[in-house]
Amino acid sequence: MERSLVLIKPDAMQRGLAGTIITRLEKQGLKLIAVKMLHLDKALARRHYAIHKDKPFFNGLVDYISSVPIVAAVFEGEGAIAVIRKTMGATDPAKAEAGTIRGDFGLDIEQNSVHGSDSIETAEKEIKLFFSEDEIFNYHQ
Ligand code: IDP
Ligand code: MG
Repeated sequence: MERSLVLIKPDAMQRGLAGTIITRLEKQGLKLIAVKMLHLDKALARRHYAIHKDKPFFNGLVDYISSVPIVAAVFEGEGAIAVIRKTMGATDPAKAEAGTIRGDFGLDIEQNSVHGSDSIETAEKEIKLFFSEDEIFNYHQ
């Protein structure tokens, strides 16, 4: 079954939106199979966003994502990656449709409330960065 890493980003944590965002993903029929709260250090932030290391916004993004404790989760389901990307909305909240997480809650193109993996390969790598195998669960609903 397909899996995706989800991060509830600092802007959402600071506004008490973690539960709301998890609920929106659960309502899509996705199953929560791992969850933890952690304060990213700069090294993990840099590894998670390594693909953007040459972008002008990289240092700001690393500072932002490591600014306050966040919630990391793994969701599982058929087509989970695409379902989550659609539920999140466009990267820039100004361009995200109403009813999407970023459209409803995102503050700007950096502080856009939520992260979701963008491919199966990325998801596998990202999940390994945040979770060990024994922190990921398998159960029947
Ligand atoms: P995604 O999160 O929708 O996959 P990416 O292009 O992979 O978007 O960018 C990763 C994250 O970097 C975004 O979610 C956002 O927090 C931040 N970001 C993207 N573009 C910009 C920008 O132009 N300025 C500042 N931050 C950005
Ligand atoms: Mg991305």
